[in-house]
Amino acid sequence: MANFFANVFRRNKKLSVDELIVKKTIISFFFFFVFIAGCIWAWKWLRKQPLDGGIRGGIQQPLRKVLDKNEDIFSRFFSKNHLTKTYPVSAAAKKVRVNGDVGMGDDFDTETWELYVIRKKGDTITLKLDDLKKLPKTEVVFNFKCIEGWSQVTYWGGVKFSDFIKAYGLTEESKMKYVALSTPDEEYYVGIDMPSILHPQTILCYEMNGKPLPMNQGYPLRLIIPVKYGIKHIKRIGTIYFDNQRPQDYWYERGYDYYSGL
Ligand SMILES: Nc1nc2c(c(=O)[nH]1)N[C@H]1C(S)=C(S)[C@@H](COP(=O)(O)O)O[C@H]1N2
Ligand SMILES: [Mo]
Repeated sequence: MANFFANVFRRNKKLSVDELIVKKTIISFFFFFVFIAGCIWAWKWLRKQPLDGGIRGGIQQPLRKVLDKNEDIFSRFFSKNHLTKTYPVSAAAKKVRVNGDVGMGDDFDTETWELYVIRKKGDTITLKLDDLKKLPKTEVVFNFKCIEGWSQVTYWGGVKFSDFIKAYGLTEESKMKYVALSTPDEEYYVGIDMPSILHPQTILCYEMNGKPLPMNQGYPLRLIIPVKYGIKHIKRIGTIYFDNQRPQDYWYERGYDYYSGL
């Protein structure tokens, strides 16, 4: 038997068809095992790599590098002239899915809610919902996409973030790289790159299906940012500030892509 196997690998030997099959099979198995061993080694290596930080340790640095590369590629293609596909109001869901309730505790007082906009210099603008309602209203009907794999055509109304910037003279702030938004209790927080938040379809949203936002959909104010996945559409905004450093981001800290662009 051993002789037979040795025979098929003898040099300059003319092989019969059967012997050729045996030879090719042996070679295939050899490379198959090398491949599997390589995969196991790569997996073990990856597990041993240092984490990238974040409150639960984050993800392995090589994985983070892949996400950062994705972000780099996606942001190059980003353009404010490229609009997300919109739909007629009639196509919007009447029963809108609710997902995620971090920072949406019951102890929230809608009566005393105010929006804090922290300016660069350290002074804060305090706004009521009526202040925002006075600004021009923008509506958008688009396919809302969650990273969990579902999507739904939904209908929102509010003030375009770029209009809000203009109305409150936040031009200097809008030259910074990021905007940070968080819930009043600071349990949920997102960081958004400036080009995406200034995109013409991004709104500070106070209406859904033509009515005030329902409580679990983020009353009184949420972000609707069609160029991003659902994780960035923060509900119940309490504070907004501007920064050149990447602000902390709830799902980024849990291993997701910071940019989360569509
Ligand atoms: N405050 C807060 N905002 C949030 C979340 C959350 O857990 N807390 N979840 C996000 C996620 S993952 C999604 S998909 C959308 C869902 O919005 P909806 O409940 O209006 O469908 O809200 C986003 N905004
Ligand atoms: Mo989501």
